[in-house]
Amino acid sequence: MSNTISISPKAKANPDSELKPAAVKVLGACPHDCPDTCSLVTTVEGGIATRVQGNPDHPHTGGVLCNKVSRYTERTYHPERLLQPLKRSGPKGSGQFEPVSWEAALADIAARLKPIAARDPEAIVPYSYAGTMGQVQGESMAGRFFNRLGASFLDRTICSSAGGEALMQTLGGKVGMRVEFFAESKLIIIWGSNSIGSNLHFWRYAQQAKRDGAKLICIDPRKSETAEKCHEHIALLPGTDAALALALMHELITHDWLDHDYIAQHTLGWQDPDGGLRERALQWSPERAAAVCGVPAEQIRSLARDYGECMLNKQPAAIRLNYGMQRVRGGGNAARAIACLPALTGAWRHRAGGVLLSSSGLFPVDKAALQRPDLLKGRQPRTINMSTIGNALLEPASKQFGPKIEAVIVYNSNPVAVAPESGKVVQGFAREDLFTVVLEHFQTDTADYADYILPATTQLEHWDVHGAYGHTDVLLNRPAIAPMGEAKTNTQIFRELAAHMGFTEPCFLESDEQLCRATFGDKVDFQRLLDTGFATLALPDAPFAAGNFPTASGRCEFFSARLAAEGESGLPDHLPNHEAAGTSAQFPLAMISPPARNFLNSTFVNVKSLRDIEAEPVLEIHADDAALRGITSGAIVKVFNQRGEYRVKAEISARARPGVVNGMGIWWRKLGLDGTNVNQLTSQHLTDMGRGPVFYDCLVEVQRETQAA
Ligand SMILES: Nc1nc2c(c(=O)[nH]1)N[C@H]1C(S)=C(S)[C@@H](COP(=O)(O)OP(=O)(O)OC[C@H]3O[C@@H](n4cnc5c(=O)[nH]c(N)nc54)[C@H](O)[C@@H]3O)O[C@H]1N2
Ligand SMILES: Nc1nc2c(c(=O)[nH]1)N[C@H]1C(S)=C(S)[C@@H](COP(=O)(O)OP(=O)(O)OC[C@H]3O[C@@H](n4cnc5c(=O)[nH]c(N)nc54)[C@H](O)[C@@H]3O)O[C@H]1N2
Ligand SMILES: [Mo]
Repeated sequence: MSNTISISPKAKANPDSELKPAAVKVLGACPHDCPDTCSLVTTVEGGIATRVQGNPDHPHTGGVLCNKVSRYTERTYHPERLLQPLKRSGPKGSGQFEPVSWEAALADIAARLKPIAARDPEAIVPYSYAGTMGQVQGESMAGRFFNRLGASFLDRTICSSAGGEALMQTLGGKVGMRVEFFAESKLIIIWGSNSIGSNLHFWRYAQQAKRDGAKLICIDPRKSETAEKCHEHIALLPGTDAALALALMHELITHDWLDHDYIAQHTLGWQDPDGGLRERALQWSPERAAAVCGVPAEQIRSLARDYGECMLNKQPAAIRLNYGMQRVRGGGNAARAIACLPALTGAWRHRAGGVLLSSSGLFPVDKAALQRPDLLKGRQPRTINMSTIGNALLEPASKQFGPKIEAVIVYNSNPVAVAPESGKVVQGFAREDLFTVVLEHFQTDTADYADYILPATTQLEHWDVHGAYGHTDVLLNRPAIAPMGEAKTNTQIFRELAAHMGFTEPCFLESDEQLCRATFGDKVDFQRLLDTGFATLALPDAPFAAGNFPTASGRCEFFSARLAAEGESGLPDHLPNHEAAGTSAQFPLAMISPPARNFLNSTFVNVKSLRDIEAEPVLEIHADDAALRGITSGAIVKVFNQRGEYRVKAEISARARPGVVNGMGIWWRKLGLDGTNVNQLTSQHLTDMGRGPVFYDCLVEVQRETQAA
């Protein structure tokens, strides 16, 4: 394969050379799936990007980047970057490919898709997520293509849909505190998040608050990098957050740490004739919750006291909720229970009080302008849930399911590594009768199963525009360098594929810059984006100080009529995990699989300098659980359950609590120890709301394979 690049950035941009070209700085946006969405400054010398730095002029970025993205040039100029289209030359999944021309690849792909579309376009499925969070390289031209085709819809649930639906049913949308005001909070509860690893620029605000005397409390089964830097750590069992939140309410009620006026005016469902949230919470004494959560009752009382005293002293208490806690069966209910807390104490009255899970609902993205649902011409294709892609690929045609899936087009995602129950996912992608096209930067685990791999541009090579889910700024990304090799933008690939399919609508001719402008229309000053790279949304400081929640009732809905109509109780409750700790003698350990700090989902695993830091796949295990199994630190262990097994290096670690092991993710399967990763063990069960995956609701057993070297 001739896809190594011939230009070494160092050789071309020799700092000592008299011919040194003038350096140009280009403003961009970090494309990665992370709440921080940083503003980037790329230094370009002679057409080569030599450095990527955080923009010092962008307040949230503050000139600081995470370790991963500061290596962006290493990823862009990686010797294994895909630089030309590839066609499968060996058996499915063998990873053997030969280069082909774009023309040949696109003509053949269209020739394969046309007869399927003629029989039933729903047999074609897009599979994409947030490899780039860009609105343009995400679902714009791709959305148009699949709408025009009439392909199956994809339910994009793999990350945040349980928590997102919970917010929707409680606050009325993915809305909350503005992140910068955490700097003024007096109590910050970091709930289900390893901020230092996954939300570094929030952590900077939390540090500012800490210096000003704020107390920081972390709620997480794992003693993460963040937990160890907080004043307190509550290491509850996975999937027990709703029980903890209800016990907090119990304490707020019994001590009367309540803002009765706020509750009366701005909430729904506190005291109802047939039972409200108050009555439900009173069933959750700290002792009852302590038994469920596996933490001391005193710790729950103390947390409630801290939260309640903030209210008494009129000090702002803030909750940084994050998606870690909703990857379990009851994740939606738990997020709902937590989202109710600031309304009970009236924390919303202060701009530094309240809760923030996601700010993405605040961005006025014109999805219809980007994806053009009118191209569906009234069709309503079926929906495939990306979190159960393993089952979907193996499902035969039926009246209920619809046609068997015959073709999958993957972009911005690596499902073979990241989707749950990989055994099934691999079996699905390995189907000889499945036609698979993968748009990628690298030959990932998923690309190994492709019939065609199409080389895509990276963020340094294309235009895009970004909202965020952890702050409230819009960012523009300008291309810093020309596309590498024969790589094309996602948009261009779908434009050309549309032409090969015979789609003649003028919307397939729009340029990326036009798409950038259409994303927010006149809601955002595009000239400002061009000038400075970012623009802050005009929003109130304390959005719910006087209620005005974007719910149907305008109130914070403890009781959700919509959930009640769907057969739920309508009030948040604790739902035990599908696979709750202590319920199986065969698989006695609960496993969570949070991200390793130097990877971003499965992105960056192939960047050597970052992989070298993580070294190899690790399972953190508590000393007691290790001793029971004769496991020593550094030993290779087999982790297994009814769905499969994988091998990792055991690390006896205070980061793991008794009864819970941490299988750090998400390794590329082929770069792991035995060609699998942690998702070999996770299940395709779904969350209570939002049809999301339950990565952290998984029982396993661990067995020693070798002694430590
Ligand atoms: N470095 C890095 N940054 C990332 C990512 C990455 O892979 N690497 N991923 C990005 C993505 S896609 C997302 S969605 C965000 C996610 O951002 P967060 O939701 O903040 O996710 P994590 O940092 O993964 O934190 C999850 C934490 O939840 C804990 N946890 C697991 N189960 C439970 C539980 O039942 N209850 C509670 N309370 N805690 C639990 C885990 O131990 C872990 O520390 O981060 C983004 N940022
Ligand atoms: N066990 C376990 N599994 C998990 C999680 C966990 O915590 N534990 N986390 C889950 C979460 S929160 C998420 S969000 C998902 C994430 O899953 P994915 O969204 O699949 O994320 P990545 O693994 O980062 O893969 C993104 C891919 O997109 C490619 N890409 C990036 N930019 C572009 C582009 O412009 N064009 C094209 N064509 N490709 C591009 C990258 O090279 C990369 O291979 O994983 C989930 N899986
Ligand atoms: Mo995610």
